[in-house]
Amino acid sequence: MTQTPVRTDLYARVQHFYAHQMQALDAGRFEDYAATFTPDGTFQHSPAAEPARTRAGIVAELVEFHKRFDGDPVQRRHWFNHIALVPRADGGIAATVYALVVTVRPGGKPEIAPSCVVHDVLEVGEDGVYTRSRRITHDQLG
Ligand code: SDN
Repeated sequence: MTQTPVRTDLYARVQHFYAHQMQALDAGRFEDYAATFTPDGTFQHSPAAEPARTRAGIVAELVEFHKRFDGDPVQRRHWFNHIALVPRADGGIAATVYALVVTVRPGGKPEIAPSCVVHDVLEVGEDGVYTRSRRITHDQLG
């Protein structure tokens, strides 16, 4: 098993980054979410779809995807856990993360759907952490 040590301050920075990034998404702040990607960042949230490219492309993709929730008082929350970091030869950091999307409507019970794995490449520098690429696989698709 690959277990390259990573510094605790790096690990904490990545956790902090993910908390802000995913709270932006769940609050519907798509511009803020897209701004957590590098300017040329890529984002593929469903296996069949082509990746969205650039921050503007990511915003457009999220606006389009969320049209299915128009008029639906749903709250979705993306919970990240088991953040596994592996430094890459190109200076990036590969992050493999479990993600559960919890869905709830007023008065209803929370449901978990879908259960995903996030495959990120992060860029970590003086000015912050950014997602260079994100690909999400869905457990129900095998
Ligand atoms: O940004 C993510 C996402 C995400 O954006 C997702 C979207 O719909 C828009 C980070 C980590 C995980 C995810 C997971 C999803 C799920 C996806 C499709 C769906 O909800 O059916």
